[in-house]
Amino acid sequence: MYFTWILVILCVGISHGQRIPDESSQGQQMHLYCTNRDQHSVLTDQTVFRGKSGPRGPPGEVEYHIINETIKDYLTDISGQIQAKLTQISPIVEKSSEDIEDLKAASGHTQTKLTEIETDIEGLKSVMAQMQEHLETLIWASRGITNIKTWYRAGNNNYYKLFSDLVTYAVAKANCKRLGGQLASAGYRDEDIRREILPLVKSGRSHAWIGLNDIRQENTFIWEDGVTANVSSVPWHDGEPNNHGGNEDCVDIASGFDWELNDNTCSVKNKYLCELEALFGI
Ligand SMILES: [Ca+2]
Ligand SMILES: [Ca+2]
Repeated sequence: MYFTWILVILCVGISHGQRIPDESSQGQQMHLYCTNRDQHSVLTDQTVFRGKSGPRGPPGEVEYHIINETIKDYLTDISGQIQAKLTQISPIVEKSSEDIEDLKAASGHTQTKLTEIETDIEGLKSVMAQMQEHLETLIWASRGITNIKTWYRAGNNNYYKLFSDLVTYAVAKANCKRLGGQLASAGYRDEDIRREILPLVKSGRSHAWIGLNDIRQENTFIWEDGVTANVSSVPWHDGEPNNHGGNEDCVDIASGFDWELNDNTCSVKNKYLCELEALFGI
């Protein structure tokens, strides 16, 4: 029955213009023409019976075993072609599989190397951080600062420290400068940083000099970093600056004035707040 269907399929193809070549079997010359689909031959287990005559060829009976041999030859030929193709493809597939395995191995090796490099980089970063810290310690020490950790580091990366020895404005200014810094200026005119560092001053429970004065020109206040103050934005205590007695040119944070600013006599002795810029800007 299986071959019956193959023959039907074969004949359907032939009905569109193909003709099965002459076949010889058991010394008998046979010619087979397939009819179109409406007038096809019918196969039994042993014999092909024709239907009505087709338009393109004489009808005839075909012994099943002859057709069977033809189909076998046809299938054998196709099988041989497929086998030949598979033989050609097989090494390619095998080579591709090997290439994939090689790529997997290479990928794993690369990943291992990347991990090693990342570890090395982290190690170098750690060494660099230690070297930088050591270098900074040396630089601070060269300025007379033995432990920078006793200074408060604010959000602007600058360091601040309240010194409790009571000195004039000029001495306070010189002391801060000797440490490589200045009386607090940039940080104190910044509202956010001022909020951060004001507790340092309050802990001293006393007045403290900051880096602001109108020594050079009355009522023109200059910060120690050279910036001219916007007087209206300076957090003065009410009624200040008043240049009391005509001789107040230096500014301090006044504990008795709600920790707001007051112009004071420069020769008054106060605590003072120093400011250091971060090394390397970081
Ligand atoms: Ca003044
Ligand atoms: Ca005053």
